[in-house]
Amino acid sequence: MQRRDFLKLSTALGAASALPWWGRAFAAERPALPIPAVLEPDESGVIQLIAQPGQMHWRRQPTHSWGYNGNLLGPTLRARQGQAVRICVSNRLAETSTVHWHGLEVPGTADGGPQASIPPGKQWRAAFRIEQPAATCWYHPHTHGQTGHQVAMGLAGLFILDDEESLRLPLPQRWGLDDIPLVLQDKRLDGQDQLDYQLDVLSAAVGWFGDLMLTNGVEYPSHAAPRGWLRLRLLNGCNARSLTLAASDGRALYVIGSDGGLLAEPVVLSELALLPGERFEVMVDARNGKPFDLISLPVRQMGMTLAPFDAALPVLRIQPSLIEGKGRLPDTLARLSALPEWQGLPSRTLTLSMDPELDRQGMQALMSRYGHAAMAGMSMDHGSAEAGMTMGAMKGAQGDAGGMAGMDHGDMVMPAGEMQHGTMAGMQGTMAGMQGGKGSAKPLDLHSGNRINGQPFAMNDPQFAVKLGQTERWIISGEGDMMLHPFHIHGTRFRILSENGQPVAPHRAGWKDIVNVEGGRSEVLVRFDHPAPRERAYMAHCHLLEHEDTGMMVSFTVEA
Ligand SMILES: [Cu+2]
Repeated sequence: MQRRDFLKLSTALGAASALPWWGRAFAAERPALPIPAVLEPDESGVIQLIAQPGQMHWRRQPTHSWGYNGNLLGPTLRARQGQAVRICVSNRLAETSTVHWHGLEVPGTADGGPQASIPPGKQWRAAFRIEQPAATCWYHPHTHGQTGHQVAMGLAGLFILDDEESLRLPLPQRWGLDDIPLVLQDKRLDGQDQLDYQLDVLSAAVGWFGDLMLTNGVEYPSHAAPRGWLRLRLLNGCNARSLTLAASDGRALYVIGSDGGLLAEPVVLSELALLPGERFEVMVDARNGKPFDLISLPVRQMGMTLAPFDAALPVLRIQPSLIEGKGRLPDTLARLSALPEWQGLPSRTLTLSMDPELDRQGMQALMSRYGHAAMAGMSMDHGSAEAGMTMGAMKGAQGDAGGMAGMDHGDMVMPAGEMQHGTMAGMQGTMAGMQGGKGSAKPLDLHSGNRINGQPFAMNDPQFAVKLGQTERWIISGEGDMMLHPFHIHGTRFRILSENGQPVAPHRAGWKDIVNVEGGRSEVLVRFDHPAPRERAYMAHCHLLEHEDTGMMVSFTVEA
């Protein structure tokens, strides 16, 4: 062995032993991180997207999945500021779908909301010009009542925007090498290894969640990266799960961009929370050549606390190679305009709420299926003050336990890791019978169980009209319930004034299209520069997809 090779090898071994336990166990056998290809327009200048069925191999048996132009997820679309984009979406699925360009400032007619349905076998053409600056956006279905299912099946992709200034920055720009797209999603499979999706009282209340964590469609992949600065383009593509990411060795995360574009300057964090639908661009320093993991920290969100998310969970191994890195972290990134004087601006209040009966039944179902471990500190035990204070409906659940009365809570608690899907299926059957029985105080219409300003979503009934080009202050209130509501507004990028009554964190103070609403009032400054007519109104909704699908969405027009 040459001395040089020996040095390389011993360095590699030294680094390997510094890995956490999972790294030592799996370092050699992790699959490579799949990189979604950038899809170029065809010879006529049109980007061709095809929603189609596919197949994945996550467990023993093949899993039926959906993807754009492939088995799962979709290619990356990429366009520059000033560019005219034409996209043709073909639907080869057996059900109607739509495609929404999440984060793009395009007219309502091109936005791909729930009205822009594409029946099976049909096509939809969208044409628009990119006017906004560089950002990491995405695309996904927006079929009302079906969005959660269609995203769970695999339909989602990145839509990256560039501008002259962003391309001039010394940031890493080698796609899939040091400019790394990361779509993070959790999924749940049934006993036949098929996607186990239901829109039921449980998912309508807390969202659909799973126990299989995927990064670009693969469980804990590994990426051979240059030894240098790395740019991670993170998308939380989960239906309902909020993620908090960190580096396994505690190295810094330098946030350089949020949903709607680059920040003014990097913000250094040790951990970064991403709500469903949110994107952040993060730089990490891999110049020391040591491998590390991107990990998901244990979560506290209702329903999301079950294994494997109850502990640090690796989502990506970064294995620096001997290739020298290019690019670096600049001190300044983009010009971020100062907030306008907003005291006198028109304001609107959107109040998010859940039918107390849905809340009650959802909590019962969560407790019954998964036990205390899923309750995120909430408890249905008698005498729990916490439950009464935080979940209005929990009081009701305790007061008239009805169908729960005969159940021994002690028996329902089981380590999540030991749960078998077969057992769960049986329990679900039992619960379904109970929910239809004496437990219900009044009939619950699941599909209108979530509301904005007291109304469930009505497709053909825009709730208000915004004046084109007028900056408004929107107050989005989740007061009265403790659920997480990542609130998204179409057709715009906004600036957050406050989140849940707190000053906005520096890395969330740039351009955003999702704001956190969790038990408090959040305020954003919003402006629409494109029209949205009545028949193609914009949407504003909770991006916890099962809340959206069961009514927590409002439509509005933008008019000159
Ligand atoms: Cu919500």
